[in-house]
Amino acid sequence: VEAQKPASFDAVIVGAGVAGMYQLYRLRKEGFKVKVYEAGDNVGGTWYWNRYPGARVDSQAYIYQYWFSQELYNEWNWSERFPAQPETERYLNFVADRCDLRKDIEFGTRIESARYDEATQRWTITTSTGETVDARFFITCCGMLSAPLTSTFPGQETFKGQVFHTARWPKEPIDFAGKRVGIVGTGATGIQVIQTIASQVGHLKVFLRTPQYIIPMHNPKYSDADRAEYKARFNELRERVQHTFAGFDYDFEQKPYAELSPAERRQVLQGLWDDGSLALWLSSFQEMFFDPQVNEEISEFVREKMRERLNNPELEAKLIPTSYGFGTHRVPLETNYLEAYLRPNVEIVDVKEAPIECVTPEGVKTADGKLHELDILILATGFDAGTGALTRIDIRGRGGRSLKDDWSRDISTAMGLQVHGYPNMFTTAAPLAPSAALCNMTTCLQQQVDWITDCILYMRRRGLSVIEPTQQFEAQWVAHHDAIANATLVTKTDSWYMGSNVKGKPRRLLSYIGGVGHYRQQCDEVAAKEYEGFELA
Ligand code: NA7
Repeated sequence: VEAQKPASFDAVIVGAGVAGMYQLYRLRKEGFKVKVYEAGDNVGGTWYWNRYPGARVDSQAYIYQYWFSQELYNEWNWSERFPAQPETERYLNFVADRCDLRKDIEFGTRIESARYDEATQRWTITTSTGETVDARFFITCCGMLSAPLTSTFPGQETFKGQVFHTARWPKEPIDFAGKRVGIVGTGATGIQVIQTIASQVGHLKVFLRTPQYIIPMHNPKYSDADRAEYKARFNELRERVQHTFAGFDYDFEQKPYAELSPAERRQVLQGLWDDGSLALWLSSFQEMFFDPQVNEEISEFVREKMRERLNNPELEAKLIPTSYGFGTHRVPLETNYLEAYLRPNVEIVDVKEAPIECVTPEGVKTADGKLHELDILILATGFDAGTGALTRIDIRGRGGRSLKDDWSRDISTAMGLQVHGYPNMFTTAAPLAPSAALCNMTTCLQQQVDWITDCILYMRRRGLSVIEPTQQFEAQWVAHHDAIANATLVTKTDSWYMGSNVKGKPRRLLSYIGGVGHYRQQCDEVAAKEYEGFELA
C-alpha cells in the first residue's frame, strides 16, 4: 500500500492566540493555504491558558485590540479599562467567530517537531496526534510567555493536596473556603492571585523571595459615552500606538528630567501615578532606564507611596524593594495588593532567607527546617520566556541543526523575525523583538505579522521560495540590540527579562528595548530595501 502523502500547506502556524489568529486571517485573505495548530482546545493563547483568579490585562482595552477592521473594533464593547481574563478571552473568541477562523485551526494538537528539508525547501511538521504535514513556511505564534515553569520543586508530585501553576489553571472554579493555601511567586501573576484570593481562603502563606514595585490600577467601568469616545479615535489610536516607545497611546515625557525642578518632576510623577496605568513606567522619564540617580529618585517616589499604604515597618521591610530599581523589570498594576498583607489570615514566609527546599505530602519545606502544611499550593513561578515555547518543539534547520542546541549556547535572532540556519521559519514574540517585557503585545504582534505577511507576498510576486537572514545581518542585529540593552539598568537586574529565572539560560535581554516605533522603522527599511540582510532564492 502506498503511503499517504502528507497534507501540504503554504504555511503552518503554531498557536491560535493574538498573533496566530491574525496571521491566519492575513495569509488566508491573500489566498494562501494555511493551517493553525493549537495545543489548547480553543483560541486565545495567553488568555486561554491564564485563567487563574484575578487574571487581568495591564494594557488599556481600547488599544489591546486588533486594528485590521474598524467594523470589528466598533462592534466590540469593553466593559472597563483593564478587563479581566474572561472578557479578553471572549473578545478573541468573538474575533475568531466573526472572521470564521476556526475552520483552519486544529485544536488540542501540539506541534512536536519541525524539520527543514533542503532538497524540497519545505518544512515537515509532526503533531501530537501523530499527523505529519508539509509546508513552505513555518510560522511560530507561540507567545512570549507560554512555556510555564511548572516543575519548580522536588517532591511536588508527592503533595497530597492540589498543586496548580497559574498558566495551567483548571476551568472549574477552585473552592478556597477554609483552605490553607500557599503561593510561590510575586510577579505580575502572583500579585493578581494574592489580591484576589486573600479574602477567600482560610489562611494564605506567601512564599516571598523578591518584593515588587507596584502601581495601583485605576480601572473605571466604561460607559456608552466612553466607548463612543475611544471608537471615534480609531484611526488616530491605530496610528499612534505604532510609533510610541512601548506600543501604548502614551509616550515618554519630552522634557529631560535634568531640566525640571524637583517640584516639577514630582508633579509629572504624581500625574502618571494617578493615571493608574503603566504610564509611570513606560512614559515617564526615559532617563529612568539609563541613569541610576534618576532611577533611584523615581524608585523612592514609589517606595514612599508604598510605605504610606502599609504604614507598618515590619511589612515595609519585607514588601518594599530596595535591591533593584523601579522599572528594571516588569512593574505590575494592582488593586489592594499591599492591603492583602494587612489581613490577619495572610502571612509572609521569607524564602530569601530560608529558600524552599522541597514539597512533601503535607506541604512546603523550607531551608530552616520548617514544614508549612498546606491544602493547596499555587505556583506563580513564571515562564521560560521567549525561547521556551520554541525549544520545547524539536525544530531542525539546515543540516539538521537544532534550535534548542543553538539557543542553549547563545540566544540570537534577526530582528526577532527569523533565525539564521532556519530558512522559511518566521517567528513572532521571539527574542530580540519588542515583546511582552516592554510593549503592548497586541501592537507588537500585529506589526510582526504584517511584516511577515508582506514578506511572503513579496516572495510570491517575485517567484521566490526561500528566505533566510544572513549570519552577518543577524550578528549586526544582536550587536545593535545589545548596545542599547547594555546601556540600560534592565540588564543589571535579574528577572525573566534576562532569562535569569531559568537555570543555565544564556543571559541576554529577551526584548528589544530600542522602542516599538524605532523597531518598526527598522523593519520597514529592511523591507523597502527588498529584504536587505536576508538571502532570497
Ligand atoms: P515572573 O514575573 O517570572 O514571576 C515569578 C515569581 O516566582 C517571582 O516572584 C519569582 O521570584 C518567584 N519564584 C520563582 N521560583 C521561585 C522559587 N524557587 N522560590 C521562590 N520564588 C520563586 O512570572 P509571572 O507569571 O508573575 O509574570 C510573567 C509575565 O506575565 C509578567 O511579567 C507579565 O508580562 C505577564 P524571584 O523574582 O525570582 O525572586
